Amino acid sequence: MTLPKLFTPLKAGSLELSNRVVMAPLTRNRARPEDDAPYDIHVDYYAQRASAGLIITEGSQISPEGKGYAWTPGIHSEAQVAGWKKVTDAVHAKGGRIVIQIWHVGRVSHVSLQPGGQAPVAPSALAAESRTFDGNGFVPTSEPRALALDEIPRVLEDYRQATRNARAAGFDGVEIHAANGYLIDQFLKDGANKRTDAYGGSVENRVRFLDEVVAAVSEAWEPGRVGVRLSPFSNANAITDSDPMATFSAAIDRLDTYGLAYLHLVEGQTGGPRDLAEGNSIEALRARFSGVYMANNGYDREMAIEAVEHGAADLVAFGKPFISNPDLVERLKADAPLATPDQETFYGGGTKGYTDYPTLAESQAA
Ligand code: 8OZ
Repeated sequence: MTLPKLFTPLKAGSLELSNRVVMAPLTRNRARPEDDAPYDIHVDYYAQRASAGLIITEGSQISPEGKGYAWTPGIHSEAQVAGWKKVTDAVHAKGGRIVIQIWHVGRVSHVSLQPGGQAPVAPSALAAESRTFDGNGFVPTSEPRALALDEIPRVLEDYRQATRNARAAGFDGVEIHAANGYLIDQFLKDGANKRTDAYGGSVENRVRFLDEVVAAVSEAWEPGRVGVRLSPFSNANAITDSDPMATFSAAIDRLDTYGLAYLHLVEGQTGGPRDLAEGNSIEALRARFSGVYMANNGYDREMAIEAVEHGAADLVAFGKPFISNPDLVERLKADAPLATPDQETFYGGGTKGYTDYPTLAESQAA
């Protein structure tokens, strides 16, 4: 039997990947509480998963203001860069490739997580009506304040600096988190963006912030090392858009001008159903992008092999299966059974449910 294309190499922009199985970005809330830096458990966790064609790290805040949950890592301080450097060295030593997902949560935050207990920032002063984790439990997201027009260059500079930091930390590239109801998605979708300046109103204006973030990041690093994740039809964090096909057609047309490493779409509801409302189409959006396409959301072995074999996707990102199967690529290749992840240990804690999932060979030896 010939090897399915899913297990064959691919060049994504400047990234040379050994196979097309990607570890999706997964928030695990295990950063060092005192400085939001990754530490030794992160080194083990990511190194264990180095056989992925590409690892995308958990979302990592570009600035203290960009933080929305307790114990998520950052990429804005020296300690964080030093912690991530150990992670990238360990992944590279095992022949893996790793990009960092750079993240600003916008309004999906709580005053207790913000510098000086300030209100979180957003395109408009509209609460997310979502929840976040403050270190003790789940709390309603706080009412944000609208970013002033003259503050936007400072936020763009935070993205630029986070990208420089990612280079210094030895990453192969960055993924811009523009999905799931966080800051960039808040600018894109008209349920969250009520601005009346150049960043709100028309589709063209709502796409402007995403476009400027991509331009800023591409100044700090070659665009062939930059990926972008969008979730056009997802209502994650209670976000809505009145016409996602129009919004995301325009967004993807802009993204297609940069020569990016890849476009990554969450197909359907984040971590939920893949069904789309009448008139919405992932295929139609994907067709607007001429570069590498990474598909995500609820893929199993058969769906992934099929999607790559027939060109519906170039790369497939797996989330939860990578939590409980560090050797996911080997298991998929062998059509071996997959271990089920324990939801109780998804967020927070230490090595339990993090670095203690055995490989198939280890579990058979035990
Ligand atoms: C789960 C829990 C907290 C954050 C996302 C970064 O949805 C997240 C996230 C997921 O993109």
